[in-house]
Amino acid sequence: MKRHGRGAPQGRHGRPGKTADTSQCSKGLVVATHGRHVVVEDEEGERLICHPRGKKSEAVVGDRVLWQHTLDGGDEGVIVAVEERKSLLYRQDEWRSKSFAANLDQLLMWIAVEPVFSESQLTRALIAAESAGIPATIVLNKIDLPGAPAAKERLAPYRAMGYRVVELSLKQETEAAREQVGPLLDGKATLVLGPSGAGKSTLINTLLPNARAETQEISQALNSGKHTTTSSLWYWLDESRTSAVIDSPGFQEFGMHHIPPTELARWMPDIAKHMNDCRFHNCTHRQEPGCAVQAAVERGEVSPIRLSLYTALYEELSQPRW
Ligand SMILES: Nc1nc2c(ncn2[C@@H]2O[C@H](COP(=O)(O)OP(=O)(O)OP(=O)(O)O)[C@@H](O)[C@H]2O)c(=O)[nH]1
Ligand SMILES: [Mg+2]
Ligand SMILES: [Zn+2]
Repeated sequence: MKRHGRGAPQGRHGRPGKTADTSQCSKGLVVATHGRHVVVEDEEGERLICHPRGKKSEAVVGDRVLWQHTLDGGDEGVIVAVEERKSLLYRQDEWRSKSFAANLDQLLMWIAVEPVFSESQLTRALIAAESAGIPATIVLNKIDLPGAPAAKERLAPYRAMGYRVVELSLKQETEAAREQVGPLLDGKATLVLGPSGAGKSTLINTLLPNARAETQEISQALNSGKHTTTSSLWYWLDESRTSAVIDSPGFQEFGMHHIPPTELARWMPDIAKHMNDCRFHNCTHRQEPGCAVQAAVERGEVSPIRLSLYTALYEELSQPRW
């Protein structure tokens, strides 16, 4: 089919532009992003800076791409195409309007006794993972600190709704922590996600002592603001490159606007469990009579905090967007 006006771009002097010739391309994996450019690892494991060729070739960490060397013979490359993604995670924080990771096998929701974790953030991240089809495990770090019993208690509902919850201390029980986390990571690409200061980069250094990921002690010494890690970075755990962990910057907020409010309950396992028993099939579980979710809260089977988080998110996602 012939399309008008959207074919190969014409050069400024009327020369026909090049169409993507992928026969000259190499395969690669995006292991980091820095603003507009990305770092691509080639099939030999070498890393080089690449630039997107156009909007369609904008890539995120975890993307499989086709790239080629820039024509000037330098040591940088151009991304020609991004392969189809098997999953995509959408993230939003106060620094960047959005950032993504692609093709993840699982998420470690990395939270800590201190800074005291926000249940709202945790819930939002779990919803984002559920709706993207990415399994999530919750890890509570710093159980050496006095707030540990209260933090564990706050996670009880998440355990009850089916999430695996791992409790550890990277600092005090380093070897035990390594043994708890290591097997979870085998053969997978795992994104470590959680608030700033929870110990995500400390995990990287615990697993890979040569990684030297920057942690808070160092950034405090340099006085460089609240977030220590400022962009996501992919680390291989084994020489055969089958298991990977991705360190990420501390999140503030999850953008969820791709989720319609009426779908929210589906992605919250404790609420989803009861929603088919509501009197009305289109019950929103807020004030309808005969709501099985409300009844489950009254019986103590669903945490009232979870229902209020649900209600607040429902309102937020129902706001008209410009
Ligand atoms: N008490 C205690 N402190 C820990 C533990 N694990 C990590 N920390 C400390 O927590 C602080 C924050 O650790 P980081 O690894 O920099 O945290 P992060 O999650 O990477 O933070 P961002 O990069 O800002 O997102 C550091 O001072 C660590 O030494 C732990 O198990 N117990
Ligand atoms: Mg960090
Ligand atoms: Zn209901």
